[in-house]
Amino acid sequence: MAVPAVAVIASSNVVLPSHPLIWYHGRWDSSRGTWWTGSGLTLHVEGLSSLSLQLGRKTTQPSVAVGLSVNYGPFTDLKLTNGTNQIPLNITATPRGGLPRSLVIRLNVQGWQNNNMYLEKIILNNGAKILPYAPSRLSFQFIGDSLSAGQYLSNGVDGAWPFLVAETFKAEQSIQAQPGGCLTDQVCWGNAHGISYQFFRTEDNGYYYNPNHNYTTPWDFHKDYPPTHVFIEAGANDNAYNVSGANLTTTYLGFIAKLRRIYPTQPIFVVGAWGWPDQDGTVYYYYDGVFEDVVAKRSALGDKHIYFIDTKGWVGWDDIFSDNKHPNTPGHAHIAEQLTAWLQKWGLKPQKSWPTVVG
Ligand SMILES: *[C@@H]1O[C@H](CO)[C@@H](O)[C@H](O)[C@H]1NC(C)=O
Ligand SMILES: *[C@@H]1O[C@H](CO)[C@@H](O)[C@H](O)[C@H]1NC(C)=O
Ligand SMILES: *[C@@H]1O[C@H](CO)[C@@H](O)[C@H](O)[C@H]1NC(C)=O
Ligand SMILES: *[C@@H]1O[C@H](CO)[C@@H](O)[C@H](O)[C@H]1NC(C)=O
Ligand SMILES: CC(=O)N[C@H]1CO[C@H](CO)[C@@H](O)[C@@H]1O
Repeated sequence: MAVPAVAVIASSNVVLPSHPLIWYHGRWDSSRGTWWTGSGLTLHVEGLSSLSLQLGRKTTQPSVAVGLSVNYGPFTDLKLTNGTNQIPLNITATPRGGLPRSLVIRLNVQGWQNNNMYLEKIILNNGAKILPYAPSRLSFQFIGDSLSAGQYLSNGVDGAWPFLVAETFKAEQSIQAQPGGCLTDQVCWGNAHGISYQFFRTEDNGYYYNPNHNYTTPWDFHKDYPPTHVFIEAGANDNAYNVSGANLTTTYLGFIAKLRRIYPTQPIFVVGAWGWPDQDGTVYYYYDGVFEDVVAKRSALGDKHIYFIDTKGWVGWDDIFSDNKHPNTPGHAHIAEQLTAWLQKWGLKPQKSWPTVVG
């Protein structure tokens, strides 16, 4: 007898956002709303045939861009709205026939701005049951600007190098990437604060333009699944705002000193500038020498877990959008490949498999 690919929903069961087995990641506020691109949740569900999310009134209007991956497959783009959204799972029968025993569903906001998804309810088919999710042993924390956020990509952060590298290593990720943000705590391109301030907050700088939540609150780092590796990419906007190299160095060292109180021994990687390539083959490298100097100064202070990643030559004219010089889709993939190779040479191996067994 043929087994239908998707079972008929007899009745449903409602899971509230406080359910202890929802695996949240990224930055959520106390009303269960996301900030910072890449924030989201992972569910491991037994007997799943239907999934809906009910989102609150403060969800980004007219919709919030969300990436969806089922069983660690590629991410697809969804636009979710306030109210109830049926999530297209496309569940297919297993090779042995029948529905998969359990599924891992990953959902994350992916826009470069306007990333408020307020979770009110998760609605599963009757009989479906949330199981514990075992996270990866690797967990990457990225801190950056538009070059890390995937600004101008149709799938935003889900197409950007931090996310791609995390996927390659089968690592959990948290990405605090603020387009237009200087590292220096000053107004840059409409951002009320610099990354060296906002990183420690729950909200990204979008709070300033959000009439529903026009304030910012401290982030409780105990809520994070602790990172095993920390990456910082910053400086492009400070350079545009004429912050001197000496000043950026001071700010960078102060920022790393603050990070060390949270991440005492994790490797911290300072990602150098791949610069702004030109059509004639030349590349403008902002803060040339400054990033390696920051790392040298930290090392001199006794920091044994600080590394400079030289990205010069990683990005050429074909890797960027010609009008705004941000990496394009193949450009982000190209950066991710080179960073992966760099990390492997450094000694980090991708996990062989994700620990939560599905199927
Ligand atoms: C969604 O939000 C809009 C604007 O606030 C509101 O008019 C509409 O009723 C909401 N829809 C649902 C289903 O909550
Ligand atoms: C589900 O299938 C539709 C149609 O083939 C496709 O557009 C969509 O990307 C699929 N979604 C997922 C999550 O694979
Ligand atoms: C948010 O608050 C600031 C003052 O702190 C004000 O300048 C700004 O206009 C407010 N924005 C919104 C959207 O309410
Ligand atoms: C930075 O300096 C350049 C060259 O002096 C100037 O044209 C530009 O307006 C300055 N930018 C800012 C934001 O001050
Ligand atoms: C270390 C350094 O260069 N600090 C300078 C940063 O910029 C301010 C002016 O905005 C100077 O007063 C500091 O001396």
